[in-house]
Amino acid sequence: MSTSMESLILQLHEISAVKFGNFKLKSGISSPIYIDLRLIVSYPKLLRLISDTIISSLPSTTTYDVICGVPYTALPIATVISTTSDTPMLMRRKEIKDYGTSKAIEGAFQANQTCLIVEDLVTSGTSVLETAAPLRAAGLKVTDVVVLIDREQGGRANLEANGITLHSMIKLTDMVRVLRLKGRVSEETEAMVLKFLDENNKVAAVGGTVGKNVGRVSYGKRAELAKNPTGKRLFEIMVNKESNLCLSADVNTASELLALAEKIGPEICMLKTHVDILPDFTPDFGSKLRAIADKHNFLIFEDRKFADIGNTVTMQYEGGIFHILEWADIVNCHIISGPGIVDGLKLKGLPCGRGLLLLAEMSSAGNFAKGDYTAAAVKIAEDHSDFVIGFISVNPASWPGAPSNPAFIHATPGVQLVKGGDDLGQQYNTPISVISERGSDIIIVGRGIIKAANPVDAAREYRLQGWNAYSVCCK
Ligand code: 5BU
Repeated sequence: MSTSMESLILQLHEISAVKFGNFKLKSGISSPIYIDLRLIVSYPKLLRLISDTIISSLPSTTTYDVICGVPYTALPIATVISTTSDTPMLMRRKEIKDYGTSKAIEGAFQANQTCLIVEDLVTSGTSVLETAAPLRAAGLKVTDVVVLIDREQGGRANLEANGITLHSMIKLTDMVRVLRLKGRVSEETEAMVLKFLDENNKVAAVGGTVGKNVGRVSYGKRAELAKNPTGKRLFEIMVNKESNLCLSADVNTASELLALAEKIGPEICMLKTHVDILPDFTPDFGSKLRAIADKHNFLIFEDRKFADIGNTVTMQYEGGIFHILEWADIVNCHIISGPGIVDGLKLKGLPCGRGLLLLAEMSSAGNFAKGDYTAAAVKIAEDHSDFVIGFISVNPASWPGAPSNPAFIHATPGVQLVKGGDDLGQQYNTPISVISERGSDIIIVGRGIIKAANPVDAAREYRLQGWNAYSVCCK
């Protein structure tokens, strides 16, 4: 290691950006080392040194047009790099409050430009991936990230799996070795840190949820456990298409919906409709959508949210103008009216091989689907596992007894590449957090795709994010 790098490590230790002791990390595990690089803003010379060195550690073959720091700690580093090297910078918003008007990426850029991500510290790589996603969805190429410190806990592999090469200036093991050689820490401390890294280097899943969600039962195995034919098919399609993405096709007309289904069909395992919002609905809508679904191999989910007594829902399911039973593989219902609603829907749906999702949770702020209500949904599902294929869930990892029966599938709405919400109560989480941290199986995405500049590219990005998050959990 060069003497300038050694001096940088010593300076970081001097300002207490690196501490030794017993620290509880965000993921819940105890670590003998803690690194807090937020402090560097108080030491301008050091900030400058870091920013200069970090860029010179990149191979000369790495080229880029713009840079983007991962919020928040890396923002000052990216700013200094930008001003000293005269490279334009972009900023990624961490939260979007009003999706209609604010952008996920701030700054001027052109699609197809290459963006280098700058980060202070990489553990599992989650924050980098959550920054790469909206950049990619905006049309930028993201192939490299440069980082001050690599904690060596799985980040490199997780990023590689997502097509991003990690360039680190300092590896945590080297840092500790230098501090020991210079008499700043004891041999015991060094040994403790090395042991900790060795024990934790393979279990850091994307999402930072160490241990808890790795080793999940694969979709393929769960296809064998599902009792309902539609539930089984859904798992099989997911495996075949490497997609756990459901498009919520909330567009203004039936013809727009059919055009969208044709375009996005290859990326999705399921397409969700609200048939009662289509002013140009005609009786052949169902057969037209079915033909597209068969061509691109996805299931149709009518998000009808039945809520009445058993007898009424049999009529609503089969009759009216929409004849939902004829064309929708899957429908969903509230359980507010008790298990009779499931009996009613099952009476019509099961002979046709259809499946049902129970609303166990909802994504909107202040909703009442939680606690005993969610538990009641699980009980009803178990009692009707021939027809119920799973749940609309928001955070199934938090349910008592989680992970739940692997025969049931969890589908989660309220998903965008950036956390936030709309001004009518919708709340968004990212694909990685929904699949890895919250233990769900399917991401349901509406406006994140429909309102994107290029919906096909956005859908692909959501599919890759959702699928990679799943793949890592299955290891
Ligand atoms: P969005 O554009 O990604 O916010 O669309 C979400 C879709 O999922 C929309 O069709 C809602 O009706 C649907 N949804 C939801 O957002 N939250 C819920 O709890 C349930 C359905 Br159930």
